[in-house]
Amino acid sequence: MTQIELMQVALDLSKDFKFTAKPNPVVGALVVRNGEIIAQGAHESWGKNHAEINCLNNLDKTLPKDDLTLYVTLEPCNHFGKTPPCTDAIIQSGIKKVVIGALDPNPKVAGQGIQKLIDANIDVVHGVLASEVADANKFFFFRHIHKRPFITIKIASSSDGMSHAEDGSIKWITSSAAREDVQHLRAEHDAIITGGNTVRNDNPQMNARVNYPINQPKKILLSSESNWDKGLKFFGAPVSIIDSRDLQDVFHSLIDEDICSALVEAGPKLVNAFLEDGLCEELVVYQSPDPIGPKGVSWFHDGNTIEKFGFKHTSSYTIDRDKKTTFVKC
Ligand code: AOF
Ligand code: ZN
Repeated sequence: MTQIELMQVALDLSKDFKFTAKPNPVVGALVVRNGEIIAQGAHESWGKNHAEINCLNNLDKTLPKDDLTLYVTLEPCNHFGKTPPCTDAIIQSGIKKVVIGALDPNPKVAGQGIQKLIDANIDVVHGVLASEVADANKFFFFRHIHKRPFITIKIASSSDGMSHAEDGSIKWITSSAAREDVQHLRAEHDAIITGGNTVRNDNPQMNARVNYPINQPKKILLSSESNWDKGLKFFGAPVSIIDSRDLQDVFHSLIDEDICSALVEAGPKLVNAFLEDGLCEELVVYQSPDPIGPKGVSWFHDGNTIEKFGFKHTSSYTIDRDKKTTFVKC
């Protein structure tokens, strides 16, 4: 197998753990001898062994080291996080050649992992399928490059662009199949951000109810109120309440929280604040075929549209009676 084919195997291996590795990146590793894979491993779970360690643990230690190459999709770490540095384990293994996919954008690692290997006389190649590795870790790269989480906004809209009825007379806008789809969107993100009105009026749980293992998103409530009724479903799991209207401030207070991505599920006020501040990268709209009419509250005002906020439509398909459309920042 070629270098690219081998890196593709490591990348495919990593992707199986998308929901349990987050907010860490997905990483896969292989040990190769004469073009043949003889050990493999992945970063399976946040806080647990990194990919290189799982891979080296699967390697027959009696083999001569000279003709072994380690493939790893992300630059090996060189810091003490929840686990010790992978660079030390690689050096101790005696392997003399390492092929890396992408450099780690985490400032605790960036470039230092490679340097440590080079200093130990290991032959290092990097940049093999680097952009594919970055794509597989879109949220992780975004957070470290932009120093803020990747924000996705989800809205459910009536056919006439309304968020809800002013008198609270309509409970659900979209079908249960569309609401089921939202569970997967929640599962992909590291946090869910909402506002006080949504928690008070809708009494949502805001967790990801899916039938596969995931690290549940953290719950973040943007509100100036502090004495919440803890009997509301939202408080069934720990919640961070942030009292600030300045979204940059909010991000600042989240920077140490290990949150690479957040899904905003909120009402028009908070959603418009994110859009006006240019702090949303992706917007997912679930649109019902039914109108709400004059008793409705509009998602957008003053003739504003998603396109006017600088988004372009990328895909749409129907789920039961509703249409799901994804927009990304131009
Ligand atoms: C690797 N191999 O498989 C992964 C890496 O808190 P820790 O110890 O789990 O470290 C997390 C950081 O390590 C993470 O932010 C990223 O920079 C790097 N992830 N590195 O060598 C792996 N998952
Ligand atoms: Zn590591």
